Amino acid sequence: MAATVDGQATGTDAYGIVQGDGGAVDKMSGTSGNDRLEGHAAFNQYYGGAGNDTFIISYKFAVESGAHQGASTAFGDQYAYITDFGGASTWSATGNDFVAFSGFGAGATLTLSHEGTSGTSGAKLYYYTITTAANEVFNVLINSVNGKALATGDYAFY
Ligand SMILES: [Ca+2]
Repeated sequence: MAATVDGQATGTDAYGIVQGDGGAVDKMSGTSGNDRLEGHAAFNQYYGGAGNDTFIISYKFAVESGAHQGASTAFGDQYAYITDFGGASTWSATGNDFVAFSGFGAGATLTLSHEGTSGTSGAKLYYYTITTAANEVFNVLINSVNGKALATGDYAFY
């Protein structure tokens, strides 16, 4: 099974990344292996599947696409939704996922704003806000399949 973007089979670029195609929505789905997925749209939905997946959330596309800015837990106000984050707050040999926040700049922070009930057994929804040094705020929703919040080692800003 190939990775897909908006339902269409998609290969990787020269860096091994499955790139979204932009617009209003990118819905990306990885393979059973290790995937790197990068959304380009105003709303980006990530499904990594099995493997150790990296979800790349890009400041550049948030700004270019006019993604919602300002803290909110409304689904329609999210910039990114990771539907199956694996291995939060712990290390797992299989399904150890990672979030790469790209281009948000020095001083950007990730803050947990709200916890919600997941539709997946054992999982939990976590609502985060990314705040840049210039006080731009973007919302990210993460469905953590082991029920735990993200911890150091689960994400980094670049
Ligand atoms: Ca995968």
